[in-house]
Amino acid sequence: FSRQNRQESFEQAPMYVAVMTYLGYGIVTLFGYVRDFLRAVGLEKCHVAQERDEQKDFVPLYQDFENFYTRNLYMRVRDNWNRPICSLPGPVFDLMERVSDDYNWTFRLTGRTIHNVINVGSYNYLGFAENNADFLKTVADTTCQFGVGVCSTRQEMGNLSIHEELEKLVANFLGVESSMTFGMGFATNSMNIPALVGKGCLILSDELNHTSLILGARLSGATIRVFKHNNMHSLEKMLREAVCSGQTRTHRPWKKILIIVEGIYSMEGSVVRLPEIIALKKKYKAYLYLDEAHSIGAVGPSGRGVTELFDVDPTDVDVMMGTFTKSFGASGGYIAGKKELVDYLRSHSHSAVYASAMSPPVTEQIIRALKCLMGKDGSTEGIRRIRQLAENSRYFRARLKEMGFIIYGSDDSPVVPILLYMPGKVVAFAREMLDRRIGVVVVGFPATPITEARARFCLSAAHTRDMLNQVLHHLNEVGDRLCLKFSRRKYSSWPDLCEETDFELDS
Ligand SMILES: Cc1ncc(COP(=O)(O)O)c(C=O)c1O
Ligand SMILES: *[C@@H]1O[C@H](CO)[C@@H](O)[C@H](O)[C@H]1NC(C)=O
Ligand SMILES: CC(=O)N[C@H]1CO[C@H](CO)[C@@H](O)[C@@H]1O
Ligand SMILES: CC(=O)N[C@H]1CO[C@H](CO)[C@@H](O)[C@@H]1O
Repeated sequence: FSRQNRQESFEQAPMYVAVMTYLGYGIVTLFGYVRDFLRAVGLEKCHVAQERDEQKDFVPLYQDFENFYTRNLYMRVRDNWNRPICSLPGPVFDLMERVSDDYNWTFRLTGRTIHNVINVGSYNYLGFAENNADFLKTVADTTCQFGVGVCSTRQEMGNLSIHEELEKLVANFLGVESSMTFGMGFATNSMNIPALVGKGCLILSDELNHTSLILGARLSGATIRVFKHNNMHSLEKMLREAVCSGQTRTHRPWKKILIIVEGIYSMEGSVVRLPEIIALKKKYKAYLYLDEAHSIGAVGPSGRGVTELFDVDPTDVDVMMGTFTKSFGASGGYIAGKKELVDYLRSHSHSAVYASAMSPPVTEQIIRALKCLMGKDGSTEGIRRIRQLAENSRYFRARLKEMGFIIYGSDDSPVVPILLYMPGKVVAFAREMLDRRIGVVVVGFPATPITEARARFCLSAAHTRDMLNQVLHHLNEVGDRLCLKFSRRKYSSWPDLCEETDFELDS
């Protein structure tokens, strides 16, 4: 049972932090109103798209209130997002320097490059985003043999032997009967959910669902109810309600009930409480859709995702979904499960029937990564990477806790959010870290609740201990300088960190 109750922390911010955060947003919002007023009377130049003069009395097409945030808050600090890179997104990368002459409304590249920035922002969990010619030999060969595009759907003429090979490998890796792959991860969710549920069905979705799941759910036409993040009481209450009272007006029973969850949540770093969800879904006879975009390859003793992490039977999950964009350093997604499910989707899913088949080099890259993870390439490199990632995650998280940062999520998760809260600190943090040649991702509203802006670190098996120590050293200094160490918990000493033996025990 202890395995099911992994440590997952969501420490609350001290009161003064919450107050200061609201105050900060309050002040910039006030300034925003003043500047919108100045723009309206023509004292300040307005850079955003505007309605033409002859349409002035129309309902505004561009300048509505929803833009307020972008126009007045985001634009001022926009230099911290969408930074262009000009190298492989490996453990270190190169950034293109840019400057703004008009207060960040537009940017100009200076032509200079900022070299050797440590990359703690890419989803390169297993380090497969690599450009070593020896590693990519099979990918190059495949490209020479099949070309880059297939110019047709799988149903028509785009069905290659390597597609078949990949689907067999994926099913084998996950321990299920069958699988099918798609050229785009986002479309795997948004196009397959409508093929599975429709009107008269009920979707129960975690509140922190990804946009692709939200779009899929909306397109399906099913009724959507949202339960609290990873909260089993909330889920059970809704399931019971749904089974007892049926559809909203007619009270007929729901045709299907589909629970949609993610393996690892990309903004919180939390791991789904899978065993409990499976118990609930069995009790109430609902179906389970599990999106493993961030967990496949990244957790579990042999990288098989959350089912392996919790040691549950993969066949208990009705629809296993995942993407190849993260751990595999490629692109695309898969759906896996029972043969009937996959065969049904092959002929009913829009992304199977109408979308072009996966590009051959991408297919080969995934095959290469999967073979490496499964040891089919005759080396132990795959398992070494999986262990390295687990070790890096534990080490990094433990050190951050010890320094006094508030971090979210499970100890196993390679996604590590550090809470920054105040808008000013978010910006100062990102700029200061880049000055120290560390590329971080900071996220705020609307991707997070307005009071919980954060920096989100993604660890990789390609990070060496030396790189992590460098990042930690700078984090420590920046944390002190910007007063970011909000945690009131005491971690006296980090318990004997994941040296080999500890890791073995835990797996
Ligand atoms: C949970 C989840 N599902 C699906 C996707 C979409 O995958 P892709 O980026 O491969 O289109 C993402 C991507 O960020 C994701 O985080
Ligand atoms: C692709 O080809 C294989 C044989 O190589 C066949 O078994 C499979 O059904 C085909 N798939 C599709 C979607 O046509
Ligand atoms: C309002 C404004 O100019 N904000 C920032 C735009 O970006 C530069 C860095 O490129 C900052 O220094 C500015 O403060
Ligand atoms: C389809 C779905 O689950 N949508 C919900 C996802 O989460 C957001 C934010 O909590 C809700 O507003 C959506 O309704």
